[in-house]
Amino acid sequence: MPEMRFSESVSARLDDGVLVVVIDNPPVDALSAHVRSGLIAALDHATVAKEVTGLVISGAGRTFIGGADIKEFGKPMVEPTLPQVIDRIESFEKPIICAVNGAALGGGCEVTLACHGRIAGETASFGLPEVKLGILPGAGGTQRLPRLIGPIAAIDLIGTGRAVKAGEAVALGLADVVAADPLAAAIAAVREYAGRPLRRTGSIEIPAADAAAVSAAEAKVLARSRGQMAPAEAVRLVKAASQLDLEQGLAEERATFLRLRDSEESAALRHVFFAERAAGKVEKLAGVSPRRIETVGIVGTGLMGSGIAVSALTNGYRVIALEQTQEAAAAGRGRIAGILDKAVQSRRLTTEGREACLARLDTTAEAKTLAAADLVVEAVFDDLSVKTELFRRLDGIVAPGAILATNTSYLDPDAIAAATADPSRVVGLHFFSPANVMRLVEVVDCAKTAPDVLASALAFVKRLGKLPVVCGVTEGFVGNRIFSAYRREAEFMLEDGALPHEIDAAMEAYGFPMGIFAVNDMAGLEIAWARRKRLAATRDPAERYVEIADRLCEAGRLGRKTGRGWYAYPDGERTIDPAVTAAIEAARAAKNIVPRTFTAEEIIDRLLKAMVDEGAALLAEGIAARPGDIDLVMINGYGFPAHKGGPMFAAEHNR
Ligand code: T1G
Repeated sequence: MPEMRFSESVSARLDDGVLVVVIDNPPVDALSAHVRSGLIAALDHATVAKEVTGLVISGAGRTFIGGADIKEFGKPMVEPTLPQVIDRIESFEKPIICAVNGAALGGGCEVTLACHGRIAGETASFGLPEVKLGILPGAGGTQRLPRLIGPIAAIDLIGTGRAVKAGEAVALGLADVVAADPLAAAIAAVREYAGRPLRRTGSIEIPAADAAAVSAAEAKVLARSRGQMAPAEAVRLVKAASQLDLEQGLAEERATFLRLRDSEESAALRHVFFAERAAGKVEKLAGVSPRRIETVGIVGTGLMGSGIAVSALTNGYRVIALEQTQEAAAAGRGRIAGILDKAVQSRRLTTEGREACLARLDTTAEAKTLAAADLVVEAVFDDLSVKTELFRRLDGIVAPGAILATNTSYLDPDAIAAATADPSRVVGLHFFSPANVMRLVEVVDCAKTAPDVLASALAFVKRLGKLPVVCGVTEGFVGNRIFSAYRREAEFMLEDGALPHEIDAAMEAYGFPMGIFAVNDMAGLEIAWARRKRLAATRDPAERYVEIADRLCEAGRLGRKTGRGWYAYPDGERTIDPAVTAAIEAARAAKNIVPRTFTAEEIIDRLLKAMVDEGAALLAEGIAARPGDIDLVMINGYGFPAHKGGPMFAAEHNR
């Protein structure tokens, strides 16, 4: 049967009466205008063609449908709109079954909800990730999903934007069945439908749900969303679905969707989406192939090393972890196993997965075992002589093509590379702690790093499921340099009249999970103190320097682990400590500063300006390639609220 073509991206073939429609719109089969018009044309054809008994909709490539075309946002709407297409599918007179061959996200998931049956392939996933873009499902998702899976599960999925795999989708009632060959199963399902009434999701009565359970699901979503509008609106609409008829619910959803689509929050989150896709692309690496990495050596199995090991193991690498003694190696193995156990408990890993990880792990005190590694990541104590000595030794052990990576956060990786005979194989991989959880990795392109070494480091980080951001060599790289800059600004404000809890409250209201002083207390004040002492000799005496943190450290207030820092922690609760207030007042008096009050807005403006000025300097120095890279570092490493787009974006948009 010849192929029928309905638009540049939608074609079909007739399989014994079943019109099998395929959407082929690379890279992710997004619902661009020609996909929507193609689907309508296919339905028009199926309406008049007597030989067509029903339809199957599927996607070409790895995705089913990746959602609305994000590149069309902010442009005038082109008909047919997605709600029009979806309404036509649901009310169609002949059966339509979707063969979900891959990710069905956003509008793609909404297409599946409107079909009369849903067959999931083994690699299918379903999700309504719109809140991650600052919007909500705009083509019926908030109204149809609760009809199919109940309001509680719908609040969870739509409110968090989390996607579910085929098995969970079937358990929830979001898919009918998992099939090895979803296309064949969908064609068979259309034939089975012959003569039977169609299941239209919009006509299903929403299953009743326990009010307390609904409130609990709602509270969970709201607690995560920290001042973001979209999740709250999404929950409101899912709840409204139980009260309104379909038509009213859809109208309310569409109005809210259009309002959110034009919001600052959505603009910011779209910026983050595209910044993430751009981050992995480095111009000078076009055409450069990464080296093959299968076995990863890790030196040091402390908090950082064991986190990196877990991340590598759970993503399929073989790991050789080196410690100084047999006892330390055994303890390291215990730490790694402990993290894997927790992953099993929280169902992020199966028991078999854990066993497979441990089977790929070798812990040793014999440095020469690292000869088998394609990449060695060092995660030892951040001291230059320790690291240079280690790199000198590693250089003599590993194979000539193997890559050496340092996880230093403040030292000069070029100095570490200089200890090797071949510095072109050295790169920086600055992980954030805990490394098995935090997505961000600063990939440091050192003075002599070879292009294929940099490309390999990027590929490695991506395979870990993490977000690589490339930067050049500077003290503290991108993140810690900006962090130092705004910490300095926060301390200036202390001297000028603000108190730690006022600054933290302003940051938390802005959307940071924790203010800077609370963060310092959690991380411990001693590392920054040691660094200030190291820099004291070379500090310009004319430069403004705030001594309050030094006074706290001298008094043994090193943060939470000592029970006190910028705050006191009786019973573990963060509380204002009059002793800290007194220390701040004494520092002001010593400099004859008359304190004044700060509004929350002024606090944020000053912190933002400090971040943006430092960011601009990093761009000017060529340390960071793009403002978006800086935004990603601050969002993923330092708690900057994603829905504000990162400091560079926020400043440009006057927030
Ligand atoms: N629109 C346009 N381009 C998209 C896109 C989309 N929806 N999704 C991805 N791309 C581009 C991306 O920019 C990149 O381009 C390339 O595809 C590969 O992406 C009405 C309003 C589908 C799981 O939020 O989660 O539907 O950089 O590197 O790792 O209710 O992309 O190569 O030029 O991420 O294989 C909801 C977002 C839209 C899905 C594939 N949909 N995408 O992951 O590839 S809103 C989403 C993803 C909506 C309706 C509403 C992932 C993916 P370039 P990639 P991947």
